[in-house]
This record gives sequence, structure tokens and C-alpha cells, in this order.
Amino acid sequence: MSISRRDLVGASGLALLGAAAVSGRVQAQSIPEAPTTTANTMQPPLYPTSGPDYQPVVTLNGWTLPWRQNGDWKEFHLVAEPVEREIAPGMTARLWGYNGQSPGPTIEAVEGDKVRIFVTNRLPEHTTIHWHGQILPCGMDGVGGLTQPHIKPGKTFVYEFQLMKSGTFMYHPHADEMVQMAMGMMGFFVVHPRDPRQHRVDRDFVFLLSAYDIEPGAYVPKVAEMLNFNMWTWNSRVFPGIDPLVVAKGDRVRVRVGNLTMTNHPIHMHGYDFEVTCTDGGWVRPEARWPEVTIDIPVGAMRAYEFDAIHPGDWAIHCHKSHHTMNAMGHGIRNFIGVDKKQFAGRMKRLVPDYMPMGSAGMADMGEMEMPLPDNTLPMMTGFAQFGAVEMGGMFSVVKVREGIGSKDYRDPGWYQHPPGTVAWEWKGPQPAVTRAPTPARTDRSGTPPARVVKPSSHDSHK
Ligand SMILES: [Cu+2]
Repeated sequence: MSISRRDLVGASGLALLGAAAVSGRVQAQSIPEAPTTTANTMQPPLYPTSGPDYQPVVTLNGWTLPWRQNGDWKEFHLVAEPVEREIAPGMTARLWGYNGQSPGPTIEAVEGDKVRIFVTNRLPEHTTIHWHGQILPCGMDGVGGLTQPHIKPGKTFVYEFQLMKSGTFMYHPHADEMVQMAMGMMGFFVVHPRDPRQHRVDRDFVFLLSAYDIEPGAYVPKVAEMLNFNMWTWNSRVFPGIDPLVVAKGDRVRVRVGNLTMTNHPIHMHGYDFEVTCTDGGWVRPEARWPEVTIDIPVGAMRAYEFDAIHPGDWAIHCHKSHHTMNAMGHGIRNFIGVDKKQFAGRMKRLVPDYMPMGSAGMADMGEMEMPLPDNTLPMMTGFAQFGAVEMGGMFSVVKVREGIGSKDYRDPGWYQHPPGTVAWEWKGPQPAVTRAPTPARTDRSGTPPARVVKPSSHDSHK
């Protein structure tokens, strides 16, 4: 089938965007530089120096992609490439990402902006980028094979579209998607309102939920994976490697969470109730909001919630699936609660001098113990705070609300100094008497008590 000149004009998106949004192809004469970073701590927000004012977002353990203005267009350059990401101190993963990191840098722009995004492929296989949630010409939607040819290794493609609405969006490949997302290819795309007074907040945090299957001791995730992920990350980091969310008392705060894992995550924040104000579909009308303390983030979706930071403290924020606040563990671990392993341990130590019996009372001892682990492996749960071991891993961090933090200051203020008399305290008086519940009657395997309980008879006692 031959393509006529008229078809090419029709494909440039004029019908949707109107006469003002002419194709910028002729202006795209050089590729802007592709900034890159390997820093794994939060980089300072990128305040706008021209155009409409906005409160920039901060990306946990990440950064915002600088752009250059070229005529009417904001030009960005993403490079898809293999990266090394420290998941937390003690473990590095070999992932795929953008501009030196997984996830890629956050793209920030303003409603109405025309953006031109150069995408260079330095992966060993082809890729594309889909702009999740954006309203754009179909040919810019980034679905390999369906809306564009794939970007072959070594090639650069150009995406051009106008940002039709403000909100929170994501970007990720739509080519060999299961593999490329399981390797860490994703990023946030935040569009600020043109009117800076709309939806204004004082702090605006973004992070993406991603999951990996990395065998203890390995560096590269398994990609032929459907459900068995063992690293549950925010921006490809796990606790205690996740930045705290530092907030000044009195701030209006927004937290935007996108989920590109293969399961849902109920994100729970302590100390506050809050409301969802935005999804990847757009802003939620005030009369349609309801209070929550846990927000389920479905697969392939974003939720932004807001609160007024009026309660100072160190407030936990975490996924409420308790196995998502743990790192890789042996799936074959049996439940030894209630089992006395002392005798067994003595015999094991003759064979294996380092043997440590664990788990007879629960697994909390694993949070405190520095066990020998294979190289490049994190403990199943770890992290310390001012009162001891936190016994967490994976999707866990702390919202640190403090008085007197500067409006542009995101540095960790340390642990919260609790006012005297406001911390749970140990009872030192007489201990309560231990009363035991009566032992229930024996039951058979079906759970129903035997029809007749045989009592020892005088006949039996003579045997
Ligand atoms: Cu989760």
C-alpha cells in the first residue's frame, strides 16, 4: 500500500491540536544533550526559570530531567540504556532504565506546553515509549508495531505533542513490555496547571512502585516472571535505602504514587487522614473525594493524595501487604513458632559451626541479627531507628514532619524528638497474673469433637 502526501499531513495530528500546533519537524535540527546521573539520593527540585510558575515535584531517590527551549518547544532527551542501581546499601542491581537510572528521570512541564522528546535506544533490543495517560495524537502513543515502528538499537526517534491537561502521568516501553518493565524501565511525567494557583501545594513527592525477581547473590532480575517477585521497591529502592519524605509543619503536601508492578499495593500512611485528589485520569472534584488512611494503587495506575501536615513526628508510610515490606527470602522457610530447637541446634553446631537456630518465637530476631549473607544480598528485614530495629524492608519509608524546615529544604532532619511524656512507656509495677485458658477438648481432623470422650475407667487404671 502506498502512502500519499495527504495521508502524511493527516498523520501529523493537526485535526486534534488545531492550527497552532504545527509539526515542529523542521525545527528539530539537533538533538539536545542527554543529562545523566548515577546519584541514588533525591536531587533538588528543578524550579522553573521561565514560563508559568509552579511548585516542582521531588522524586524519591531520583531527579527531574532538564530540558531546553527551542522556539515553541520544550525539548527533552531520554536515553534507554543498561544501568546499575543501588537498591539499598549492600545490594546493586543491573537493570535497564533511562539516562543512567532506573526509574528514569521525572519529566516536568506545564499544561499547554509543546514537548519534543528525543528517545535514543542504547539497549541490546528494540524499544518504544508509551506516554501513559497523555491525550495525544495516536501516532505518538508509542505502541510498537501498532502506532509506530520499533526503535532499533542505536536509533533515535522523536515524539512531539502538546500537553492537553495537567496531572500525573507515567512513561514506559510498549515493546517487549514484560521484560523491559521487569528490568526497571519506567518514569514519571508530571504536568503542572498553567494557572499556578490551581492545585497548589508546598511539597510534592513522586515515586513509582516497581518489583523485581532477583535471586539472593544475583545482580540481574529474572524477567520470565509472572508473580514470583521478591524485591518490592519505590523508585527501584528498598528500606532503609528509600529517602524520607521531609515536610515542614503546616505544609500542604501531595504524594503521587504510580504502580507499574504486577500486583496492587495498599499504601498506608500513619498519623493522618487524607484524600485522593488526582489519578492518572485527571483531578478529582472536591465533592467526589472521601477520607482514607490507606489507598490501594491498582496495577497500571497512579493515585495522588494530599494532606495538611499539622502533626509533627516520624510517621511510617508503607505498603500494607506485610510481605511487601520484606526483602528476598527463602520461600521454603517453615514456621518454627513454638518449636524448641535447643537440642537440635547443639547437634547441628557439631556439623555446621555457624548454625544459628531462628524463628522459635517469631522472626523479629532476624531484624536485629547481622547474619552472614551471600554477596550483593540484603537482609530479609532490617533498618534501625532511635528505639531499635525497625524490622522492615521493601516498600517502607518515613514522613518526617518538623517545625521550622525551610521551604526548599529536603535534608533528613534525623529522628523526631518526642515531647516529654508522649512516648509509649514500660509498666514497671506489679505484673499481671498469667491465667491460662482451659485446654479445649481434642478434636478429630475434621474439627468436630469426638462423639464420645473416653474417660479412664477403673479397669484401665489396673493395667
Ligand atoms: Cu505492596
